[in-house]
Amino acid sequence: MSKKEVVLVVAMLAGLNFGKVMAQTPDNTPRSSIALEHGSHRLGKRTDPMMEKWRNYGLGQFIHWGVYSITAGKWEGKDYPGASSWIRSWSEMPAEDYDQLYLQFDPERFDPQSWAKQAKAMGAKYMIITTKHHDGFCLWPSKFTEYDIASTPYKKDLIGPMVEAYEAEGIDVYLYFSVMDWNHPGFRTDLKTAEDREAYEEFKTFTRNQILELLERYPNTKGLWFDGTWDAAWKEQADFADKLESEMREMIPGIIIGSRFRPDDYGNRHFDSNGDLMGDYEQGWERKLPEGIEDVKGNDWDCVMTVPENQWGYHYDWKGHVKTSFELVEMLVKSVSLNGNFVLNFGPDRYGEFRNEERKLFKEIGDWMEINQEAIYGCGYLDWEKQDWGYYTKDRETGKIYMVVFNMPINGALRIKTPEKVHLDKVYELKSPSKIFVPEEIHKDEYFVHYPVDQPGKSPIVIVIESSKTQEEGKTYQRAKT
Ligand code: LM5
Repeated sequence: MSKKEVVLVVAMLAGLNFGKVMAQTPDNTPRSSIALEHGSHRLGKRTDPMMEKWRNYGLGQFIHWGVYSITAGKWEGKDYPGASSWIRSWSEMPAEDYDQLYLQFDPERFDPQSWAKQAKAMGAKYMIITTKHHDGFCLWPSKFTEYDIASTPYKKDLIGPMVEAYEAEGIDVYLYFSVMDWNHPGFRTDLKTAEDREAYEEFKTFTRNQILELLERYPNTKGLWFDGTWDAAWKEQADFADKLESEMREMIPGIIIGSRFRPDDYGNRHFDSNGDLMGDYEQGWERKLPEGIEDVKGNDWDCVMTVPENQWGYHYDWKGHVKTSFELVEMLVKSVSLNGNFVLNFGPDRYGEFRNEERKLFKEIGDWMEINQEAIYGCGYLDWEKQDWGYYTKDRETGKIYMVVFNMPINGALRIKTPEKVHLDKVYELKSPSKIFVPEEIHKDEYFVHYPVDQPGKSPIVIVIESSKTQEEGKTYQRAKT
């Protein structure tokens, strides 16, 4: 390249950067970015105690409950093909009929203490409850609408007793809130006319009032899980949503709000126009999991998962594949191994009871957690080469490594490939620590742990590795011999 060409290229690059400002990335390498008033307000993870606690939950419980548990996926004998909580949007069901269902809502068998005990027995460290779903029905008595629990035959608040009961079991409570509200007259998906804009202003005021009302009523709320923020109308509300999020953060210091709440100046959601995460964690993993660590881009995240394919609220008949506890535990472990939380959804029926399939899962997941919880709580990613037998997790505090084995090889030989200069000090089964394994070194940094296949453990089994880093390779060899 001639000098002239070099000058030209440099000038072109400078030109490309025109109008951009320099920002700092978490690792302090400079990067260019476009100026945003309502973009990400923080680069990198939050490191305060409330967020540390969130990061270490591992397992959460989601509950979808509302008047859709009455229709339960069926209207006048016809099955609605979608998620039961979306039935109001179905052409076969008149919205006027749906909007009368609350007059029958009387969950007389609602027992928040037993709900909380079940969640605790499963091993959930936090729970997220639908205070208001897309239909607009409020499970708390709201000052700002009549379409709430106070107007039902049941009358009493449902959220307060849940917060109290779960807190009493040591489970943190998070509030789900759908911004999209099919019941509010001012709600719009698009703002096409001046009339739309006027109506939407009313809706924004109402939304703000309700969110602040919730935080005022339930000051122990640890965070908010927003939903229904995908419409064009909301995507124009960067300024309003940013201010409202600040208000929430002022009301409850340390409150945790995911990436689904506010759009940026250009209407981008989750990640702003520079690709930086907005909010405290990525809230985009709904009914799907990241494949590998690259997919989570160094951010905190949660995965919310249904037991059947796509049912959140109660449905009278789960169709299609219903996940087993084995599959769900695998999803939980995979989430933790990729630095995320796994939140499993439950949909109680109109009376406030959990279906048998769900009760079975509380028990089966709980039984597994009772023995193996150490591999979940406080654990995250380990950068060792992934093996086909399952997933590694690593305790962020103790540094202990867990091999969670979902595919036990027929000969019981579990391969481990360590980074250089890592020594396997002690390897044993979590449920019986006296069962010590002596890894067979088959190549440099490559081992087999031989699991006794004639004494099968109840799968998925967990093997603990206590390891240390050695200074020189010679030392590794020396220590391996002893
Ligand atoms: C699906 C996949 C990624 C983002 C959003 C969606 C659509 N989500 C929903 O309709 C609502 N979210 C669930 C937690 C549930 O409340 C469902 O109604």
